[in-house]
Order: sequence, then C-alpha cells, then structure tokens
Amino acid sequence: MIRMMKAAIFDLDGVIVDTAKYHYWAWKRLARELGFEFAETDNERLKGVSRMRSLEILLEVGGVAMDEATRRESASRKDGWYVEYVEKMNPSELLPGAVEYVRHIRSRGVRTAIASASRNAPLIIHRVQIGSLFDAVVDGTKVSRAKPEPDVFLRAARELGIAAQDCVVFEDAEAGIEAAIRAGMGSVGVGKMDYLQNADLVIPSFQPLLVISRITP
Ligand code: B16
Ligand code: MG
Repeated sequence: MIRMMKAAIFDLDGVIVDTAKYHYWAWKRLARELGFEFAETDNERLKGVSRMRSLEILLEVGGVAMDEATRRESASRKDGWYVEYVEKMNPSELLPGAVEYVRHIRSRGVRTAIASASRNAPLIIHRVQIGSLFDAVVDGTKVSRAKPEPDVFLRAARELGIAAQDCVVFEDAEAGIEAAIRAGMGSVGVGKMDYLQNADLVIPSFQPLLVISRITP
C-alpha cells in the first residue's frame, strides 16, 4: 500500500537513543540480588515491553516466584538504578542519523511524535535535548495498554491531528511493529530483519534514509 507520510511517530529506546543497555544493567543487578544471572540474550525479550511485563519475563527466566507487593517494590528499585544512568545521559548518546532525519522530514512539513512505553521518556528527551523536534510525546504514563496494543500510536496520531493511515511508525521492537500494524499505520523497522520482518521496510539505521533524502528532490 502506498501512503503519504503526513506524520512520523518514533519509538524512543532503540530508535532515537540506546537506553536498552541501561535497562539491562539495572535488571541484571536485580537478578543478582534475587540469586540468578540474567544474560544479555534474554534482554532482547524486554525491548519495547512495559516495566511490569519486563519484571515478569525476568522472574520467568530466573524461575523465581514473587507476590504482587514485592513485584512493585522490586520494579521500583530497578527503576531507581535505571534513572541513575539516565540522569547522566547527554546528546552524544543519540543514535547516528536519527536527529538529522527528524530535522529533514520536519523541514518538509511532516509532523513528528515520540511514542514510547517508557514512563521515563520525558526525562530521557530532556537529557538528550530533543524536545523541540517533536510536536507530541506519548509515554508509558499516558496509556494503560502497552505495545503490541496500538494505543500509544493511536494516541500520538490523535495528539498530532493526523489520520492513522497517514502515519508511519519507526520501531526497533517486534511488539512495536505489531502495534503499528494493529493501529493501521505504515511501519519501518530499525534494526535487524530477524525480529522486524513484519514491517513494511527494515533499515539497519537512519543512514540509508538520509542518503535517499539527499538524492531525491
Ligand atoms: P520504563 P521504548 C521501552 O522503551 C523499553 O524498550 C523497554 O525495555 C522498557 O521496559 C519500557 O520502555 C518501559 O520503560 O521502565 O522506563 O517505564 O522502546 O518503548 O521507547
Ligand atoms: Mg524501542
């Protein structure tokens, strides 16, 4: 289906910045305290999913049972460690080509938004100084149903005032591509084909799009 991109909706972690490593370090620390090791390969399963769902996956990996109150306390302890890393972030941690691409499409009149599962998205955006590049920011505090449900992208489209079919989502996680499809939007997977094969287009980074934007009128 050929569509006009009137709005571009960007996931944050894995698309604009790489905070996955900070999530990993903090979850790994929690796992150690609970008496097991959490491998980087298992961390792939946490990308794009909510904080509480991430904890569920972690506990599944470690074979640990935990009551609801302890789950809440553990998730918030992990978040404290994660936020310590995020507070030290700066613009050098922006992923290559992302900001240039956002600037380019904005100069062509495309509206832009961030749609992230993270409740820390506003802090990250502030630390890497990209707030002025987006017309709307929808984070994990604004929607109750996480990706792969389409809510976060539909809310972003509503805030931008653009119909879903005219939006294109940029995502690094399988759950995010699924959410974009369910929202009736176009999708660009940023990363490896293995996880993103359902996207309309998969790119390893923003660099190829920047090259195309330089050679097309
Ligand atoms: P928080 P995204 C997601 O960000 C991360 O990819 C995922 O690993 C994390 O569990 C989720 O945010 C929630 O983050 O604990 O900060 O609320 O990719 O949707 O930008
Ligand atoms: Mg992501």
